[in-house]
Amino acid sequence: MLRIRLAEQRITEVYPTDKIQSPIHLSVGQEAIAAGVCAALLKTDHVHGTYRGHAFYLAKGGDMNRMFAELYGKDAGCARGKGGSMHLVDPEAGLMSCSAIVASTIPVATGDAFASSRQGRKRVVVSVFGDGAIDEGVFFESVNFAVLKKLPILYVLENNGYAIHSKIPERRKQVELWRAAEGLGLPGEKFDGNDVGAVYSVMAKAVAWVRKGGGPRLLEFTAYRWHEHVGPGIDFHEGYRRPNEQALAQKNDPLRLAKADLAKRCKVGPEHFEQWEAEARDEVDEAVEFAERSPFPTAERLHQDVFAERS
Ligand SMILES: Cc1ncc(C[n+]2csc(CCOP(=O)(O)OP(=O)(O)O)c2C)c(N)n1
Ligand SMILES: [Mg+2]
Repeated sequence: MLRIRLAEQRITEVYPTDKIQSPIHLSVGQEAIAAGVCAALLKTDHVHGTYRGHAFYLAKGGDMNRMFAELYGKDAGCARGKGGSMHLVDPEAGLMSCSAIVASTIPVATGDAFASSRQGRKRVVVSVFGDGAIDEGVFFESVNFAVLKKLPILYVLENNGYAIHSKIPERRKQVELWRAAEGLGLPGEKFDGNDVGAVYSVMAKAVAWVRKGGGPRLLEFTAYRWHEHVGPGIDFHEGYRRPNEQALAQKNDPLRLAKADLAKRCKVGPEHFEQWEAEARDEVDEAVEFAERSPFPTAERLHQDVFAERS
């Protein structure tokens, strides 16, 4: 969580220099979901994410240097500089896809789970998406297929209350999102996504269930987006948020809560937090340096890795 927070803080600092040309969607305030979900997975399990992808990329084990290089559009980036912030990927770490198109990785993840089950693997696939993605028809088509085939997939819904500026009750009558696909046979539950320990426990149980062939489930985690929908700024002055939301966000800060919990229950002292923070800062510093000194792709790269021919 600390690595995600500090990496994204650095992104907000670099962004005004225009060295990062791609749009950025930050997960500050939502770190506990990525960290708790991925801590319950094996490296060989797969995650398919969204354009708000830094947190899941890092939590699943993606390389910090290659993430910053990707943001800078450099050849050493995780997508060779072709994807930018919205298309992070690291198959070795099991972060299989991210996309700028809302809900578009849901069918890809479902297909991945279908492939895994056909190949007899014990892999669990996690499809991550926002509350706005269940407004898309493809969510229902994918879920129907997954339920029918009892696929090894978990649908993880990051509910931050907004699709850009629109609140959930402005978009749908039925606001219990965990129940959205109940009629198709998809069991769902809702949890506090600010509590990393709770996210991890819930996930660990769900992963065990899916791995033993129990079939798909929907886990809704609530969280709060601190930054504007896209970009490095803070937009509480825009007026689409409720007046008490900033104070609530600070109160529910997942990092603050985790720190308090670790100090109380595990007697983790301030020197440990300082050390972890220093280590994470060093990692981010090195990644920025790496991105800055890495070369841009050459023109020949343009058409490489665009299509995969099946042999
Ligand atoms: C198919 C499609 N429709 C619309 C958009 C424009 N768009 C980008 S992000 C977004 C909101 C999505 O909200 P949500 O799924 O809740 O994710 P969040 O940004 O809150 O993480 C929309 C409508 C898009 N990228 N793709
Ligand atoms: Mg949202």
